[in-house]
Amino acid sequence: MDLFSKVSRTAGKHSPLEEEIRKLPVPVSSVFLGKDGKIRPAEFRQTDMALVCKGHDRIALVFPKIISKGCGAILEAVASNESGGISGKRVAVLFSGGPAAGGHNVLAGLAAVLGTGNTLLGVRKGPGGLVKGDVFEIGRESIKSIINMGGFDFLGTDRTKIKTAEQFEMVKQSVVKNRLDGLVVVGGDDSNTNAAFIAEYLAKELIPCSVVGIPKTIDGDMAAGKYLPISFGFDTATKIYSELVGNLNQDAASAVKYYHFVKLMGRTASKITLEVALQTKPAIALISEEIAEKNMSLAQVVDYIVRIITLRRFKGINHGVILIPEGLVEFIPEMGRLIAELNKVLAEYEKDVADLPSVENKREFLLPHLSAQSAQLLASLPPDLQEMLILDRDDHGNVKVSQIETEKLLIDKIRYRLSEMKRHTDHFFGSEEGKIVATPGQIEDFKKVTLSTQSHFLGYEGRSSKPSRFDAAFTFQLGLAAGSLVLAGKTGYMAAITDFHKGGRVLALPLTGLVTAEMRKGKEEFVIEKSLVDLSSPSFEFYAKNRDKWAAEDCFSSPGAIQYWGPTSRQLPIIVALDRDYPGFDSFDMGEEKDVAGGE
Ligand code: FBP
Repeated sequence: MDLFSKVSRTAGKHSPLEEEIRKLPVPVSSVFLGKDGKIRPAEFRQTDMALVCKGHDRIALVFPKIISKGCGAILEAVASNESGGISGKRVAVLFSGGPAAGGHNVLAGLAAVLGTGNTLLGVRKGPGGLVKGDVFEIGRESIKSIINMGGFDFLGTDRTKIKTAEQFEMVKQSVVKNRLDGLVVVGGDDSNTNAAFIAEYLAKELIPCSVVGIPKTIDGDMAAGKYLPISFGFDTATKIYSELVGNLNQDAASAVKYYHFVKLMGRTASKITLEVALQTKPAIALISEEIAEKNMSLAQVVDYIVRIITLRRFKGINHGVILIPEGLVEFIPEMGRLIAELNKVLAEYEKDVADLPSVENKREFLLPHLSAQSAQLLASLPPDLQEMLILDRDDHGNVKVSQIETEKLLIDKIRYRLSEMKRHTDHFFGSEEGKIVATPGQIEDFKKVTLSTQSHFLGYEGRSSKPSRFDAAFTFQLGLAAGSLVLAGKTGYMAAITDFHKGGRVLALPLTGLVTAEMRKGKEEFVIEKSLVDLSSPSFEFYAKNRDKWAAEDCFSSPGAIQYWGPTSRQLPIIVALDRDYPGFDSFDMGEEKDVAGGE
């Protein structure tokens, strides 16, 4: 092949590397294998494991049909002894929320477990597409081209919240019209909340369609401790961010002039930031959950960073990497209170606020309705941040934190603080409590340096990549589990995999056991609870024990790119290995490898 032909081949949708990755085998847990070694649906049995149900009585009133006995009772997959297969079932699948690596392998797992006797259908453009009835049959050939590939483009996705009676009725019509026996919802906490409500509605309407959720989100917060250590997409996204942050660590130490401020995705939980910090050992990583726990103000967060920058300056280190979780603003208690107050007032005066022409007008209208402290805080924020907090909410009532430039806000405030420190050295340096201890020479050196910064936001880069080997394996199993649940006629469950280091244990978690009451748009709603960084977890404790050393010295790591072959391709997230007490983090095992792309 000449060079021009090679280049034109690589200009197509898939590169030669992608073609090789598509051929990689995926593991299959033993519960999905028949005696002949072929993939087949598993059965589910009751266990004595259960999720802790908070407010069972209130939840039972909202989900009377699908609530399982004891609320949180968990099912476990076992290999089926049935000789004949189930056939003639029609199962639709949709993606919901932000993309996450591995979505296409969920489809591959579903197709494999349904076999040729059942029909797999796709819903275009997420829950919104389901409401519209935009459903099509997925051909087997398509699966061969998307397996191990990234993105959600094959089906598309959206963030529609199914909430009105009309929307539920339209969902029912779609289910009836397409004769669906099953609906698989691939999504995070909000999407699986949708799944729980759809399951309940269809059960109430006596429509025999199983609704099953699949835990997806790069944020890692659709999780349930030992029963579901992580959601899919987290591993790939954090590996990509870790490569990039590692490169920035290396750049900072090479150019010796910049502090790189890196905001990392994760709308609420700081799990991404914690994982990337463990992989790259930056100078600073903020963990929102800790900032909330310590009740730190924005000024205290700024002072914490400034102190580390100053102490590094004393050692001649004027560079480094600072990680900032995307969701930080909502976790700074004073900001959290402001957002909660705004949500309430915006819900009460929705129409009045909508009628006002400019952001300034809206702000002036809102200020008298806020507490004095929140009004003062709102007025002190940069205009674009005020605009975000006043205007933007998604369909589920979430502030669009990915659009808030927290990294730039912090850079501005830190610069201002450092310049104050240069001007008023007596106020900031000294032996009194709260001041920084420094020699006159160190203070002079401190004054000579100017902070040079670069800001970055890593988020979208990590969502649609080809899945890591871990996510490719995890998602294929989740597809097999969800398909098996539907064929077993189970509704209102989420497919879950645990014990990633010993063959992969396949569970079904009742969605109602994950539900909690939360304030959304100023009102209490029942939603699936997000799993946040646990400050008593081994992974956080490990980070907290080591961070002073990483702040004081330049001892970073640069883990490099995702590997698809070789020993380092078997890595799973460090936080999973630490928190679940695995013997290592470099050798996941989810079953016997099968060549699925070849037509298994
Ligand atoms: P999901 O929870 O839907 O998976 O989305 C996660 C996320 O990537 C967040 O980290 C981020 O805040 C948000 O999506 C951005 O959403 P959008 O795609 O609407 O900009």
